[in-house]
Parts: sequence; C-alpha cells; structure tokens
Amino acid sequence: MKTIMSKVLTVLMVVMMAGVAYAGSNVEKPTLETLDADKNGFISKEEAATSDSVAKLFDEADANKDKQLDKSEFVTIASKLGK
Ligand SMILES: [Ca+2]
Ligand SMILES: [Ca+2]
Repeated sequence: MKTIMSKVLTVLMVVMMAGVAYAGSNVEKPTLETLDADKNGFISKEEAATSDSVAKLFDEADANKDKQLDKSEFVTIASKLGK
C-alpha cells in the first residue's frame, strides 16, 4: 500500500513537472533579462540556446555579427516574436 502511494505520488510529480515545463515553453516570452544568464547585458549564442525561437533568429538579429545580441538587436527578435 505504501509503495503504491509513493509510486502514484512520483508519477504525479513527474506529470506536474512536465506540465510546468511544457507551459513554460509554450507561453515563452523571452526577454533580454531572463536570457542573459551572466547579466553582462548581452545575449550570447549559448544563452540564446535556452529559447528555440530566439536561437532561430539569433544570426538574423545579430546586426554587427559579434555573436552577441545587445539590447537594440534583441528588440528585433522581440518584435518578431510579438506577432
Ligand atoms: Ca550574457
Ligand atoms: Ca551583436
């Protein structure tokens, strides 16, 4: 009985966590602040990789080709995602 309960709880936990992860990626609205993991004010390619939509637009948005997105370059992405 006890083992069944703990198994059910484990399954519930996994389902809930998966649901949260799914919801998180679904209502994805990345901002420079949330993506900028090291808080240097720029989005590196590695930081952009945490968001599929940003990663896809990275090269296009990186106007000066320094492999970083500054605030004005990120606006390009934000406006495309905002549609
Ligand atoms: Ca950064
Ligand atoms: Ca750049």
